[in-house]
Parts: sequence; C-alpha cells; structure tokens
Amino acid sequence: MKVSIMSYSSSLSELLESIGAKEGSKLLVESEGRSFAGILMPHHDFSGEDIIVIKLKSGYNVGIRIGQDSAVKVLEHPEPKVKNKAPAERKEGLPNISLIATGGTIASNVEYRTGAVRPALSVSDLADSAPEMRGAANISGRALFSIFSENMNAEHWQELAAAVAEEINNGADGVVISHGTDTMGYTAAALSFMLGDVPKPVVIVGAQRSTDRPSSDAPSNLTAAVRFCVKGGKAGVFVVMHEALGDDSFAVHIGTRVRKMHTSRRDAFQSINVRPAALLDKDGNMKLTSEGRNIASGKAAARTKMERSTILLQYYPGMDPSLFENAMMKSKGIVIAGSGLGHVNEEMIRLIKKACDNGSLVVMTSQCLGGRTNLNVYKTGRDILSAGAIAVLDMLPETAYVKLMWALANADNVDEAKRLMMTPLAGEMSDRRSVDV
Ligand code: DAS
Repeated sequence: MKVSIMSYSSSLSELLESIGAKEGSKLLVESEGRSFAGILMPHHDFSGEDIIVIKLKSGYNVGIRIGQDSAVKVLEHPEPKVKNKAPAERKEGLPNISLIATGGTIASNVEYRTGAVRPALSVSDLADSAPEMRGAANISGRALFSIFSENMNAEHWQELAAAVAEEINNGADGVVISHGTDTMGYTAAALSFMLGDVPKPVVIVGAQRSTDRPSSDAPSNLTAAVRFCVKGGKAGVFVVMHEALGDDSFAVHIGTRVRKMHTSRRDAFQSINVRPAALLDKDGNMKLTSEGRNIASGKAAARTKMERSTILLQYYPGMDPSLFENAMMKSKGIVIAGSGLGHVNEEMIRLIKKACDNGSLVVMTSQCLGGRTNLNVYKTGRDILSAGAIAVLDMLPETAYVKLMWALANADNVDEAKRLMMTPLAGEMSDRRSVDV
C-alpha cells in the first residue's frame, strides 16, 4: 500500500519513497535533537506537508516536522497479510465445536492507518489466538459477518440464529460466537428466544481489548467459552466474559439476564437479578451455580420472525409525550424503562392509553435493572395498568425489547403476544427474588 504521499511536500515524499517507507512501516526518526520509533501513520489533511505522524509503542500518535537536519530510517516493514493456514486436523474423541465469527474487538486489531480498532481476523486466526481452545475440542468455523456490534440489527440476529441451528444439526456439540461487546446482551436475548429449547450450548464471547494487545482478554475468554461448551453439560444461550479484572476467573451468564455494565473493564458483564450459570477458573475448573437445562440430543430449530416496529424508550423526568406520540402511534410494540417500580409521569400515561387503544402492546420495565417492577403499589402504577400496559417482573429492558419483537411476530394476536411476554421462556424473568443478588 503506497504512502498517501500526495499530501506530503515533494521533498518529504521523495525521502519516504527513497527509503521504501509505507504506512505501517516501523521508523526511527531523528529530528530537532530528539528521536522517536514508531509506526508510520497516514498523513492527515490537517497535518502540515512536512509533518509525519507515527504511533509510538505507548499507543500515542506524535507529529514530527521533517527538516533538512532530520533523519528517517525504516526499522521494519508492515507484516505481510497472513495467508489462511491449513485447517487443524480433527482429533477423534474430542467434541466438535463450531466457531461463528461476527466481528467486534475480539476479532480486531489496531489499524495503524487510523490507530482505531477494526474487525480484521479470520476465524482460523481467531482459533489460533487461543491454542488451548484447540486442545479442548475440534474447532471448525466460519465468519458470518465482520462488523462492530453497534451495527447489529434483527436481520443479523436472524441470520445468526439460522447459522447456529445449521451447525448443531450438522453435528456440532456446541457453538461459540465471537461478537462485539456493545450489544452482546441484545443478541444473546434474541438467540435465546429464536432458538428456544436448543439442545446444545450456544456461547457468545467478546473482548474488551483487541488481540494484538498484551492485556487482551480475547484468548482467555474464547478458551473459557469452549471449555464451558465441552464441560458445562448445559444447553441454552450464554455469554462468557471475565468475572473479575484478573485473568483467572470467567463468568457464564444466562443470555437473557446479562448486561455490559462498564465501558472498558474486562469484567464489564454482569448477570442481573440472577447468579451466573457457572464460573470457571483459568485452568478450566468449573462451578455450576444454577440448574438450567441439560444438554440433549435432538434437532435445533430457529423461529426467527421479528416485529421491527418495536421501540424501547428510557423514561426521564419531564418526558414530553408530544415528542414521542408519533413514534408510539406507529409502533406495534413499545417497551418503556420506567423509574422505580415501573413509573412514568401523568402526561405519558395518557399517551400510553392512546397507544394501547390504538392496538400497541406497551410493556413496562424498570431502569433500576435490579429487582422487579410492580404496578400495584402506587397510584401511578395502577393508572399505567388501567391505561392497558403490562409489567414483566424483573426482565431487563433490552431483553423485553427483543422478546416483544419476537412475541409480536410469532403470536397470532396481541393477546397471545401479551401472554407470551408474561410467560418465562428462556430464563428471562422470575417472580422469586434470588436471595443473594
Ligand atoms: N464497538 C464494540 C463492539 O463491536 C467493540 C467491542 O467491544 O467489541 O461491540
């Protein structure tokens, strides 16, 4: 890839070309009495024509003016693209785990061009990034898409659910899905409802640090995910991520009960209102902490229809119904993350009634996340019930949003959808408070 030389001065362009410097080359630069070593970054339009930008080992970028007295030397050229390696041979007697890649930090590396993290790795690179994974099972896989999870939508969930069912019906003993962390909880909930009583483990795994960083959590998360597939004995949809900041414990979260609770910590994922289904340590010793369904034989089936005219609103004080009337009157499904036990202001209650009378299904959840909604305690809640809305105990708002899309599309009518919403299907709700959460 040629350096974007048109934006350098002619003298600097000639210098870089003469030493064979390309974007991604590691350079040693001496200028104005100082020396720097780092990766040559693309020349930005806002950098001067005699400025080169290099990314230092610390990850910071520095702009260096190249003048007559400067010296620039190439230390290393960019790594050539890794050719796909031959698939590892299958080992008799080991379980067969399918790895489906969808993108996210776990399958990314820092792109020297922009310094940003971009989805990059192939499935075999991913499998090779965690050699212990190959020791525990025969890993085969495919990349379904390569996107950051903020760009996921119902179509991706549908394609993913169908691919998981296909892998299981083709003999996989479990499926591991590498995925971005931002919306992983939504995808885990979607697969939980679409795959229903799936007979094998389906484990979604991500990373908060890209694989090219020493502190990457990708290899250990991937290994823990495969180990749970192999040893957990449990069927269903789960999320596996770090349980603590260190690399020695991993939590297996139930797919409808997990949320990313921190923007950057490696133990960002927490189970809400329930305990994780299992904990694993760095050697693969496992402690099952909740019953759940056992692995079974039988086929997987994906019921993937989703009602897209469904919205999720976060209530806030002073919420003005005139700003939401149009959206709510056009939506068949409306989830509201209300305050406290599931409350909104009086103005919004009138709009909830209007939407219900218009045929929408309005579902109240709580932005507290912990605990259960209860619309029978305060007058506010009773007015919301009278307006036609329903509450769904301790279901997470985002899980309720995904479940409502699925229920409206797979039920024969709104009343049937309402009944589905209030019936536990995939561990997403419980009317009993767990003692220690
Ligand atoms: N943007 C984030 C995502 O893809 C990166 C990550 O955390 O995986 O969800």
